[in-house]
Parts: sequence; structure tokens; C-alpha cells
Amino acid sequence: MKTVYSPLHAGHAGTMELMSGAIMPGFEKPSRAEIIKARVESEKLGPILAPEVHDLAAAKRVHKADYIDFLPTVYPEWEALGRSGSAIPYTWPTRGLRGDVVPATLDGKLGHYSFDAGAPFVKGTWEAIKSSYDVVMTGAKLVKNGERAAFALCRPPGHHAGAGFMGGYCYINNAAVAAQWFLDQGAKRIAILDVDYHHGNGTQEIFYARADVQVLNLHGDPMVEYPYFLGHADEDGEGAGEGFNINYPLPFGTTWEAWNAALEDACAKLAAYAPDVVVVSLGVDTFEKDPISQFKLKSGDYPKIGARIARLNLPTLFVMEGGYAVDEIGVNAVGVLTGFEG
Ligand code: Q9C
Ligand code: ZN
Repeated sequence: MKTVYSPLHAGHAGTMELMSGAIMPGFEKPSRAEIIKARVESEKLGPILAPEVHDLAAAKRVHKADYIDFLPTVYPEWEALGRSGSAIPYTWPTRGLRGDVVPATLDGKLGHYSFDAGAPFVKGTWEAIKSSYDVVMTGAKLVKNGERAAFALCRPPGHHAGAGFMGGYCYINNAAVAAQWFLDQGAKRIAILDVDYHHGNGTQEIFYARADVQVLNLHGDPMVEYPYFLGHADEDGEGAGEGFNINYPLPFGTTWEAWNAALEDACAKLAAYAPDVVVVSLGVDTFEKDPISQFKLKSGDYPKIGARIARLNLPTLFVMEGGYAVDEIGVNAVGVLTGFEG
């Protein structure tokens, strides 16, 4: 299968994050994508293509236009204030406060357009976000033009980004953009299968009231795990979308057997939906050695995930999301893809 990759991701480097009461170097770092790319090469998965440059129209089909227009302004405004380091919000319009008024200055805007402090900006962040979007658009086009599958090696990831908010290392929801783009190209139904350890709260929010995108999510139970506040089993969609959002919250310590049972159930529901394309939000932070996660999948499990997805026998776009055990991230992510190819 073909991989789409851009070196521009690497400008999103040296970010900081808040963790257990301390500011520390970000876990979502450039080496992640470089190690996956090296594994794509050493496993001879297929050619690695540069993305085509796209305008932002497809991003604005799933995100609010004012949110997308805000993203490239962040770091220049931050610098104009005489600041350096990582631009990070520190206050949010939570319950009872005004979420409808966009503040006029940067710290207020950062809070308005985010749900946490987990999506920092440095100098190269916007270019990296844009390259990740170009990567997923190029991958989507490959599948539309007849490839059985393609791998969008996106960085930064996307599944925590909602219509009008960033967070959790995510800015543009690459998987959601691709799903909507397939529909706009004439597809009738798209399924998004999110196997990242964390609930894809942004993806769920974007498609919650819609029947033309089925969203299936396997993740750490939000009663005990980030991003909390969304991802419970009773969230099954609303209005026309009722029944088209399917959550599998799983406990800390989940191993292959229980995780795979949830995958089997998800694949059965996905097959019954009969989508034109499957978009896989491919996180490998389910790995036993992931530094911020609590599932116990082993490297040998990832090819089995790919093989199961292949048995759906549908055009498939793999979109890279999380995974922070950098030493094994290439083995695990590319393991899914080689398992798919059989
Ligand atoms: N820093 C993805 O895997 N970390 N995002 C919370 C406090 C946030 C994960 C712990 C993890 C975000 C795409
Ligand atoms: Zn994750």
C-alpha cells in the first residue's frame, strides 16, 4: 500500500505539556512520524508519496470556518505579544460561562477554541497541521481513485479536534475531513473505526447527529481516562444520527482478548452498515508499554487488527493518530498495515 508523508510535520517540535502538575516536554514529538516512516521503508510496505497541497475548503466542511481561520494566526500573534516557547490556553468557557462570545485577544481566543491545554503551538505548528491535512487529503484521493488502501502518515493527529475546538495534540480532524470528502465526492456512507486508546471525542462531536457517517470507538473508559466527559456506552447518536455512534469503553488493563471481542462487535456493526469506505483512526497507544495509556496490547496483536480490518473487504484509508512508545511505534503501526496486506 502507498504511504503519504510530509517532512513539514517536524516543525511542530519542542512543545510542552501539562502532566501531573508539571510542565514537561510533549509526548507527541517528531520522532514518532520519523520512526513510522523508517519502518514503512524497512518493511517495504510500498512507495512513500509527498502530499499534494490543498486549499482549506475540505477542512471547513467539518470545522467551523472561524476556527480554521484562527489556527494560522496563533503563533504570529503569540510572537507579537513578545512571547516565545509554546502557546497554550489556560482558561475555558465551561458550564455556566459564555461560550458564544469570541474574545478579542489571544489568550481568550485560545481558550474559546480548545477543550484543554494539550494542543500547544510553536513556530512550525501551523505548517505541520496544514501538512497533516494535505497528507490525509492525498491519501483519500488515492483510495477514491481505486487503491484498495492507503496510509496517511498524519502528524499532528486529529481525532480529538471537534468542529470548533482543538485539544489532546489535535487541531484539524484528519479522519473526519477525509470522511466528509468521500461523501462530497459521491459516497453514500462512510464508517470511521477509531482504535486509538483515547476516545475520539472530536470525531464523535462532528458526526453525532448524522446517519451518513458511522463512528465506532474502542477506548479507555472515560469514567477513568482522558478525555473524560465523552465516550460512554450510552452515547449512541442523536436525531437522524441515532444508532450511528457506537462506543466501546474498556477498563484499565484491557488485553487482546477483551479488546478483540470489542473489535469483532464493531466489525459486525460496520459490515451491516455497508459503508463505501472505512476510515481507520489508527492509534497504537493501546500498546502495553505506552507511557500515557493503560491497555496491554502486544506488538504481535497489531497485525491481527490489520487482518481483521482487511476481512471487511472495503476500501480503507488508514489515518495515523496516537502512540507514544516511540521505540516500538513503527513496529506496531506498520504491523497493522502489513497484517492488512496479508
Ligand atoms: N498531559 C492522542 O492520542 N494527555 N491524544 C493527558 C496530561 C492527553 C492523546 C495527560 C493525551 C492526548 C491523539
Ligand atoms: Zn490516543
